[in-house]
Amino acid sequence: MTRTKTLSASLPALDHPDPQTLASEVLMALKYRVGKDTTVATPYDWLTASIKVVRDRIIDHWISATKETYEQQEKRVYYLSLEFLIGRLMRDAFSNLDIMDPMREALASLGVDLDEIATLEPDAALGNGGLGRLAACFMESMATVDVPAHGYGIRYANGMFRQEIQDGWQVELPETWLDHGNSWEFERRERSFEVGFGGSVESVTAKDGRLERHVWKPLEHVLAVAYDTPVVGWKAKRVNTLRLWSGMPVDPILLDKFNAGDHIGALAESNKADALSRVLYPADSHKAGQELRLRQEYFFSTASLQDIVQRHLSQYGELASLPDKAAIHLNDTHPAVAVPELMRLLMDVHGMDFSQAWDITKRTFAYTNHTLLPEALESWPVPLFERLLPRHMQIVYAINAEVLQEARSSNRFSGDQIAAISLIQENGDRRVRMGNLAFVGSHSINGVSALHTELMKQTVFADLHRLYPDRINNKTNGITPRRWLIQCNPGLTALARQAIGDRFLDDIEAIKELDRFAGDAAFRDKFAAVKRANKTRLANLVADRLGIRVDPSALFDIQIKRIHEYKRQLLNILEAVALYDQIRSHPEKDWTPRVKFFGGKAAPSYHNAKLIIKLANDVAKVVNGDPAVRGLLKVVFVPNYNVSAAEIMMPAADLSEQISTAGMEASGTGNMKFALNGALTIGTLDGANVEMKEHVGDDNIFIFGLKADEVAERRRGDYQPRAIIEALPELAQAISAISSGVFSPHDPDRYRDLMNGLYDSDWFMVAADFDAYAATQREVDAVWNDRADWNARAIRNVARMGWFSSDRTIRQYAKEIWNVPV
Ligand code: GL9
Repeated sequence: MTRTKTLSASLPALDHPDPQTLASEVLMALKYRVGKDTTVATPYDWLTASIKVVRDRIIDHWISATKETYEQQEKRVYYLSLEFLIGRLMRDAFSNLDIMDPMREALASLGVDLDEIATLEPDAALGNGGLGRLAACFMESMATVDVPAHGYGIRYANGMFRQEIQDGWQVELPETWLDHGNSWEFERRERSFEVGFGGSVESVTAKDGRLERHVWKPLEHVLAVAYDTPVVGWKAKRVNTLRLWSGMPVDPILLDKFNAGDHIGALAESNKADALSRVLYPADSHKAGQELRLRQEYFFSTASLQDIVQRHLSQYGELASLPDKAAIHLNDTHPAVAVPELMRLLMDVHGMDFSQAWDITKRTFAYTNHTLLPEALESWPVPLFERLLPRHMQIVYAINAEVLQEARSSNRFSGDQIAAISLIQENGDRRVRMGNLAFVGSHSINGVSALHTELMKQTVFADLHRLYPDRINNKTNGITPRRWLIQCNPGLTALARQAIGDRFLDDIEAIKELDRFAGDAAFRDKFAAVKRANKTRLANLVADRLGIRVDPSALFDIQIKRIHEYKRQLLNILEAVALYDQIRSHPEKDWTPRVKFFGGKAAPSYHNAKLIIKLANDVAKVVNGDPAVRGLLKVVFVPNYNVSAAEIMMPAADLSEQISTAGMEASGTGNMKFALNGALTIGTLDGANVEMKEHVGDDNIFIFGLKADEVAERRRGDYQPRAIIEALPELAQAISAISSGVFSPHDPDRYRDLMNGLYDSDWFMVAADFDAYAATQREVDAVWNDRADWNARAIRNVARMGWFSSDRTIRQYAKEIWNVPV
């Protein structure tokens, strides 16, 4: 049963320091923590001092929250994720502690500009995209809704690569976010655990001759060292911990080798350990599959589990109660090896038998699936898995035997269905299926939008769902309104506070009170002025950094997200090319001025995605340079899209592009950020767009295109993109222009294969949806030209997006999966 939370009396109240107090704290930090005085302090030094000041204030809350959780014997949530896409933390911390204004004043009194030093803080980009950003939003929401939680991940020395655009092509450069140190984290050398790889498994028979224990004797050993970052929620109600592991050698230098002259061999261990936490795999929903990746997965899973087990044992003295006091969440399959690892710890180290260990494991773990794309479903070759983790391989086989026995004895499954349930894929090379492993080892498996959860039941997990029908459930994603409204859009926040008061700051669903202002002309004007200011800021940035001039009064149409064929940036570019052609052919028409912004990174190994980036840049060059267009259409590719860029672009959008092939985007979260900041969405009925439509209402969103079942049907039938293209002159013309080198005159064949792909197979149904998309864009133009109507719809979007807060999502996880009070 879920208890209701009583307000924690022992937590310190939020104090409201005046600027003078903060200024003297900054000066103290500058002197005693940074070791500088004001005459020699660099902007970085001021940044460090400011972070130390806010971190000190957070620590008081952190220590009391940790203590309280311990004393009250509260259940803890452990969120295991290979990615945390955090971004910058300082502004968020100021905002959540409610010291933004006094801090700004304090710094100003010292001659320091808060905004200027804030931009020096590096983005902690320990994630690829939506999945990692969701983990970061969840951490903030768990602190806000007062769930005792630890995030566990890897402290990558190199996070997401920095993207440069050179001659239109993506170039990947290492991002060294730790160059100036990390003022937020605490290194915990004392909190380190041994991690083994390889070796062999020995069986030991106990004295009574019966009980057999397995002992894994790894060949390699490294240490995982903890680095802790406090995560502060709204008004510092609770501060949780993000614990990231870094690899360290057991023996940093092998002196005997060194002394024998083998200087490289002496450091081999050190290099191996270092490699584990060196780089984030930038592969996103795309094949990774290298051995180092499996090593990373095991490295952080075992370190986290050893930590969790040790904490539980030291508090409760036994492990049978683990499921009552710990909920371990697997963010995608990346930590799925934690399932056999917990089994190993319970059986081999703590002496439980299989069935007790299995019961505890299933009651402790829950798993979220984030994608249905077959290429993104992890599986590892059995020989590799066996070589790196021989004991885990045995345990996987034992679990598999148990599960298959359950399936067979129910007499409800055919041979093919049993094969689909198996943890081992038998056709082709034998592989361990991490999705199936995570599924059978968890009591809850959730999807991230209503549609995605339904499709999970019908497709990837159909047979497992039949075997365990109570496990799959839906938890539609959300975003934290602190970062994605209050912090990134102070103009809109101030306007909303004037109109409806402050209640929405504590409870974002109260923002629905803005709804009635959609009909208020004076309010609409103020709303438009805020949007205009946000657009001007983006326009200035684009002018400064890229030398492209865009008019803030044009419609800002933005598609920012990873570059992937299923997200269909290509559909958007084709429509831009078709529009370009129309503007040139019909200069007399009153075209609606539009700027199409693109931003996003491509996996370095993903050829077509990189080509799409080049195409966007090639099209931009031609269109922006063509005087016949008279600035009516501009195309801008914004390099190095990341969290900080999103914070500027989301508030500046009029139109949000969410145009994935239906059935392929599990949820999306950018879609939510745009709408909360007053953009209208043009989108397909995919992922969470479906639920956004229900919340904002049909009139306040532009929906077009095939639905998920129609896409599936066409793929089963004979879909003929060539016939469709030939019947649509605008599309045919755009494709042929691109294909024949109009945008790549020096390399006319550059896009031939990409365009031929549309004619020949078009898996992502670009041709099938083009006409509906283009027609809907003209509808967008029409509504835009009635600005009062547009603004009313935009205001309704803001007012009706409260439900998409990650606070709501986390409350649902807490009640329905973790069984912790909220
Ligand atoms: C993703 C889905 O593709 C998104 O639709 C979803 O919103 C997020 C969060 O649930 O998860 N799954 C996935 O592998 N990625 C997602 O964004 N990819 C990246 O994070 C790069």
